Amino acid sequence: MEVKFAEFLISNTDILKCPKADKPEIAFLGRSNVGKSSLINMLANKKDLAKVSSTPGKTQLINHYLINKDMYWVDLPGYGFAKVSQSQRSSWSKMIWNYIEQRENLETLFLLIDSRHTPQQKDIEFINKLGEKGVPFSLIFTKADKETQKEVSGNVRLFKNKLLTYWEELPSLFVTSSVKRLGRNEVLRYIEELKINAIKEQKQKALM
Ligand SMILES: Nc1nc2c(ncn2[C@@H]2O[C@H](COP(=O)(O)OP(=O)(O)OP(=O)(O)O)[C@@H](O)[C@H]2O)c(=O)[nH]1
Ligand SMILES: [Mg+2]
Repeated sequence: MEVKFAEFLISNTDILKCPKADKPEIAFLGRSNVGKSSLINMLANKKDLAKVSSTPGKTQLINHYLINKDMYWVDLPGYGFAKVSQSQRSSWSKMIWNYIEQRENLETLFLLIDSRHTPQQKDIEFINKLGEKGVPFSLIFTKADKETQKEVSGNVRLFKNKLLTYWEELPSLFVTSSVKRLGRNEVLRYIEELKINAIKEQKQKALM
């Protein structure tokens, strides 16, 4: 898949105000500063589509983007950012979980993990909650340019092993760098497959 059209649509805190759920949707989620907005820009090939900042906590709302006019991509606020107040954190968390559990056209979540670190408890907890609720997700390891390939693959292996202590199967998994544009083709190919399957399912439902 190549992204030929990418446009910001709307930001809000309320799932009822999101665009009509009439197209397949994917969402990008993960700890603050992990590189969600940067990844969206890299995939969409548009530098300033999503707002990026070196200060964690930049994205604070549910942001919808229309991609190739036939799907939505969503940039979400990060979790696990210590510097915001407890009440702010809990309202983000409520907003994110409402979105995840209620958005009917959400095909999959891309959960971003910083490839520089060994497995972080916050990420594992979040994944376990997704698994318990049966939410489909894939993992994207980010910032692979910041460490050697050996260190990155070591952290990925540790992460997989940690997940296998809880789950029998591993989700799809990608390694990316928004700076080096690494992993772009693989992630876009996967998104294209998701979209094709979602559209097929929609057509089948319409026939029933
Ligand atoms: N070296 C490197 N830096 C990156 C990469 N991706 C993001 N960054 C940097 O990491 C910082 C955070 O990036 P964002 O894309 O804003 O992260 P985010 O996950 O959207 O953060 P919040 O919106 O605050 O939750 C910025 O300074 C980016 O330039 C990457 O692949 N490589
Ligand atoms: Mg962001």
